[in-house]
Amino acid sequence: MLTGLLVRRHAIYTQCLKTLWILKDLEVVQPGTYLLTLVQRREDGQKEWAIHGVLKNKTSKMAEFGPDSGGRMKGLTIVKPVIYGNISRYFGKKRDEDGHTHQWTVYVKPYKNEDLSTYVKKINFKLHESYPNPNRVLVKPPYEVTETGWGEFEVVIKIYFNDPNERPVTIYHLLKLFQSETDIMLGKKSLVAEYYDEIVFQDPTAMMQQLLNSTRPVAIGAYKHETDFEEKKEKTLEKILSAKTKIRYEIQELNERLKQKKESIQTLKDHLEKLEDADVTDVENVT
Ligand code: SLL
Repeated sequence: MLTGLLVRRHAIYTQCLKTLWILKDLEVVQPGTYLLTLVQRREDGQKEWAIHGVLKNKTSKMAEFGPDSGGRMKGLTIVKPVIYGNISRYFGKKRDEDGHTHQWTVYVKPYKNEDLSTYVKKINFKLHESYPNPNRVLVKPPYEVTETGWGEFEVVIKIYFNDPNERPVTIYHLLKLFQSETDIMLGKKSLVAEYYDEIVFQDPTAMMQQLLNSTRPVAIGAYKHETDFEEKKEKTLEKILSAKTKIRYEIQELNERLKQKKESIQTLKDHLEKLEDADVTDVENVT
C-alpha cells in the first residue's frame, strides 16, 4: 500500500521535471568565450524560465547560472576604471552648407587595455535631438561616436552589461567644443575634455564575476589616453600634500596664539582678583 503510493508520487515528480531546452541566444563575447541564454520550458508549455551561461573553450564546460545569474557574491567588490569624454577640433571657419564649426568624438575607453565587450553588452550614446538618429548604439570597441556640429550639449552615455541582472550604468558628459586657449580657438590643436571614473560592481552576480575576470587585451592595440592620468594623479597628490602641510602649519600657529591669549586672560584674572582683595581690605579698614 505504502510502496504503491510512493511509486506513484515518484512518477508524478519525474513527469514534472520533463522539460525542453531551447537555445535562445548565443553571443561570441570573444574568441573562446560564449554567452548563452537557454530557455527551459516545461513539456506542457505552462512554465518556462531562462538560464544564462558562460561557455569557455579551454574547459569546454559551461558555467550555468539560473535566472538570478548565480546569485550575488556578498562582500565582493570589483572595480573597472574607465575614461570617458570627448575631443573636438575647430574647422577654422563656419561651414557654409550647414553652419557646423567643429568635428568631435565622444567615447568610453577602459583605463587599462582590456576588451570591454567581455562584460559590456552595448553602450548607448544619446545625442542632442538636432542630430539624425540621436540614439547611437555601439556593441563592440571602439565605443565612440564621431560627428560634426556647432553647439555643446549633454551626452547621456548608458552602459549595459552582458548579465541581464546587472543594472545599466549612466554617465552624463557635457560635450565640449569651445575653449579660450589660442591654438584650440584657431583649430591648430584639439580640445580634450575627458575624465577618469570607476565602475564599481558591489556584490556582483556569479556570472558577472566570471565575465569581469575573463577580460583580455583589445586586439586593436593598447589604449593611449589624451591625458596622462598617472602624471595627473602624482600632481594631485603633491597638491594635497602641500595643502596638508600648509594647514598643519596654520593650525600650529593658531594654537600658539590661543595659548598666548589664554595666558593673558589668566594674568588679567589674577590681577583682578588681587584688586578685589585689596578693595575688601580697604573697606574693612574703614569700618
Ligand atoms: C545650444 N543647447 O544651443 C545647445 C544645443 C545642439 C548642437 C546644441 C546639430 C548639428 C545638426 C548641433 O550641432 N547641435 O543640426 O546637424 O548650444
